[in-house]
Amino acid sequence: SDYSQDPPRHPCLRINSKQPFNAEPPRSALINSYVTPVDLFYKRNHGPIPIVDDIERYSVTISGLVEDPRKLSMKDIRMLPKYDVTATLQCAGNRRTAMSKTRKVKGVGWDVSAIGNGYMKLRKEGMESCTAVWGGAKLADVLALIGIPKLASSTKTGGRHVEFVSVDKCKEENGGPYKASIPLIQATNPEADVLLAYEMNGETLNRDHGYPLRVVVPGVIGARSVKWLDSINIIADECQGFFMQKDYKMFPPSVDWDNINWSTRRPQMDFPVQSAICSLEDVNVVRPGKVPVRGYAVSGGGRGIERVDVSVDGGKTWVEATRYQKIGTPYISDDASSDKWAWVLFEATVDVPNNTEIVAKAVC
Ligand code: MTE
Ligand code: MO
Repeated sequence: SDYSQDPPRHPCLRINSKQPFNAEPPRSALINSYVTPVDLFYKRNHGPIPIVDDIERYSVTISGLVEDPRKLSMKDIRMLPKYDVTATLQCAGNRRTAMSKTRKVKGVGWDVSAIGNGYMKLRKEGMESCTAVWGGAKLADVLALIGIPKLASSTKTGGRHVEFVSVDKCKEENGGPYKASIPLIQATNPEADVLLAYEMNGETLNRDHGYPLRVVVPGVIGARSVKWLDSINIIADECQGFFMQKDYKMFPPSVDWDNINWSTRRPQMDFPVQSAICSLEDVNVVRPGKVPVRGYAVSGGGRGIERVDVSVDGGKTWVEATRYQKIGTPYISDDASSDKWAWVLFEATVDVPNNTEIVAKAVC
């Protein structure tokens, strides 16, 4: 099958689906490092991993509502200033498995690791979230090459959104490519740090994560960070693809699969604030007494984390957690803006009584 060419993966990953390959690290692995190692980073795919092996011939086509459509080679993209952005990527499906305890949800199940510093995820329950240092060109610089100025909210030809189309094919698009879009104003804002990334944690991006080039939209659900980029279209209205219009939207409890009206909601973009305890599994039982509680907290849109609190009495009283970069090392940031897209790892030692639940809460 098409999946026979998929790359080898780390044996510690917990597989939620084999074909397409969807897997997350054990939650304890997440809090061992501020930047998630590439092989432990969650993998979220909708089809087989495409093979792009002729890098000399690889190019990204930029067209649509532009005056000067162009094809850019990897060389053209590498000529632009390179930026390293530490960002947590998180799937909108992160923690979907736990959500199903409240109400049955559709989609691949995830614990709390569909997140990585570098990457993020969020809607169903799982842990599709991890942090990485993404290296690449700023999309704002790439668009300037074809004559779209910085901080433009529309082009002269009526473009207001930037669509990313990939090389991979998926069944949700009836065998067509995976795609998504973001507003032009975000794409052309250098401060939004949207990257066309060719490096992850200082190494060439690997096949699972989008080789040779992927989009990274910091602070936004992972679904918009299109991997294996093939083309960029400047369009008038947001992308009409499946993952923009028929998935990754938020509905109130009154809406069910039989009365859903997708067009009443906007596609999910920034992810909300949240925290997860990773030093214990949900089912773990601890002996009463002093217990160190560790985890991650993250917020979308570059809002950062103001505080993380932990409670052992159902939320009546709270202990403020400290943040760390490595276990045992306090977190010191000399430039608050440099890590505004990344998660915070927290730790609090609490005095656990008999018969209680430990909960964490992040404030942004
Ligand atoms: N891009 C393409 N081309 N195909 C995909 O299936 N999945 C998206 C996004 N980009 C996807 C994609 C989703 S839902 C997420 S959460 C992230 O990629 C996952 O990125 P990762 O596998 O590098 O962690
Ligand atoms: Mo996702």
